[in-house]
Amino acid sequence: MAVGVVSSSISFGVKNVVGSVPSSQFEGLVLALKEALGPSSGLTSDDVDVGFLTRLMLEYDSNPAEWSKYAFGDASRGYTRNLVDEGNGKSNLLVLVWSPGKGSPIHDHGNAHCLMKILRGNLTETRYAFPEDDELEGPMTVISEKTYKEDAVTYMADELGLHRVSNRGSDFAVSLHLYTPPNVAKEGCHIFDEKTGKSSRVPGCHYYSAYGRLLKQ
Ligand code: CSS
Ligand code: FE2
Repeated sequence: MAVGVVSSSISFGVKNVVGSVPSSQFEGLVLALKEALGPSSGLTSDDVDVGFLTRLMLEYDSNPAEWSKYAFGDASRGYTRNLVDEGNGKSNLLVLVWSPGKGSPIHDHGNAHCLMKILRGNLTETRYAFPEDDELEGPMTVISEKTYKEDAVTYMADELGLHRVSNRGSDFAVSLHLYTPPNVAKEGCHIFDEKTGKSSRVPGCHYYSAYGRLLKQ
């Protein structure tokens, strides 16, 4: 089920530097993020200008008519991961659709930059300290909790700890996530038990749809 309004085909994008004409402001943002990350050689996250990527994401005003073709919701899951773009192999750009009252496990980000922009609804991010000693089991320490509204952008990385993202609202929420480099897509991530701090490796990450098409589940 796609949430939000069905995508329109109205073209009002401006011509971007590489000459392709984006069909909407959202597609313009996708191209701008890809361009900012550069060509396909030299995959590294060291030279990524997080400030610039954040500004690009902030400048976009969420319009469901533009992104709803990627937003497949599934109330039987905590959230769905919908692939939008792979940014010349340097990133993973996903639309995540969060079921009401549900959320993600506590997880790390595979040594990658993670930028999240809210496209619809509110999302609550709870940050946890990285468990210090794998031998000592105990409840994980909450560092911060913040709720983000539509069009807000936030940054996460392993240096800042671990987090869980939850939709405490009563309707689907939608967010846009940029991961660069695409380490989690390639190697998976770790999830953590809030009560014990124990981690387990999640080998792959699953897409619910790719490029606006539902994938076989
Ligand atoms: N990292 C999670 C979403 S919260 S950033 C994921 O990609 O599934
Ligand atoms: Fe995350």
